[in-house]
Amino acid sequence: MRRIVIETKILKKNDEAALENRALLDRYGIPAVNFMSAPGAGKTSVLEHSLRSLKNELRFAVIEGDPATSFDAERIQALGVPSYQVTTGTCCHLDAKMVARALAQLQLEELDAVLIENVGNLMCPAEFNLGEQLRVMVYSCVEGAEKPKKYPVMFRTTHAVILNKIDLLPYTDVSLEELKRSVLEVNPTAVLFPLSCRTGEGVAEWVDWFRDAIVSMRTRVAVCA
Ligand SMILES: Nc1nc2c(ncn2[C@@H]2O[C@H](COP(=O)(O)OP(=O)(O)OP(=O)(O)O)[C@@H](O)[C@H]2O)c(=O)[nH]1
Ligand SMILES: [Mg+2]
Repeated sequence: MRRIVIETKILKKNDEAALENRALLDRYGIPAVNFMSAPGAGKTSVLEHSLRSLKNELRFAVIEGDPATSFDAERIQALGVPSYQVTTGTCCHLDAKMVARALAQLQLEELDAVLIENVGNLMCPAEFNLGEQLRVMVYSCVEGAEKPKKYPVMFRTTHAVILNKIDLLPYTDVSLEELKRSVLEVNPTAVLFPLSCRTGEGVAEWVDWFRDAIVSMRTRVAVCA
């Protein structure tokens, strides 16, 4: 009982901070996108592909969340895109206050969108709103077709699911069709993108969808402002 009360309080406080982040982003007319996955599923690789394709059309900054190191922030900086590292230590997710501190370091007036790479973890990040408009989950296909049902929360709360590493499927007994069915059973409205960051297969379809999503969110916010 006590545990539930404490958890509820923590999440309520986080939701309040997330609303403040959202209000700040709305003032600048830009969306934030929260990329989540288990460790190593390919979040940074997806960001690298997306930024390489879109950085000349849209202005991005990336907030990188990791327990330790700034390796991922350095990968983003190598593309000439501003990035800000949040080191979470023992905390297994980003929370809205951490993102607020990062947003304060960014030149929001010069951006079209803020991309957030959450800490690699299949559970906790899904429970912490950050003030984002869009959630994207990256799932490594080789982990199995049943995982969406075993770990449903993140799959349920995301708008798009990137099914990454399809180049490795021939070396496993995972069925892509069964995996897709499994995701849609948990989240019937999720948009699915099977792709490989290694070979590039399927990446163009993702990038096209992502560009349209950013532009439409930006326009909607700008019109409302
Ligand atoms: N074979 C294959 N390997 C991939 C693919 N995408 C990423 N990888 C590899 O998977 C590993 C992890 O990729 P990252 O992009 O660092 O994954 P991440 O989700 O950002 O990892 P964390 O931030 O540590 O949670 C790297 O060695 C990548 O080269 C893919 O489509 N196919
Ligand atoms: Mg990463």
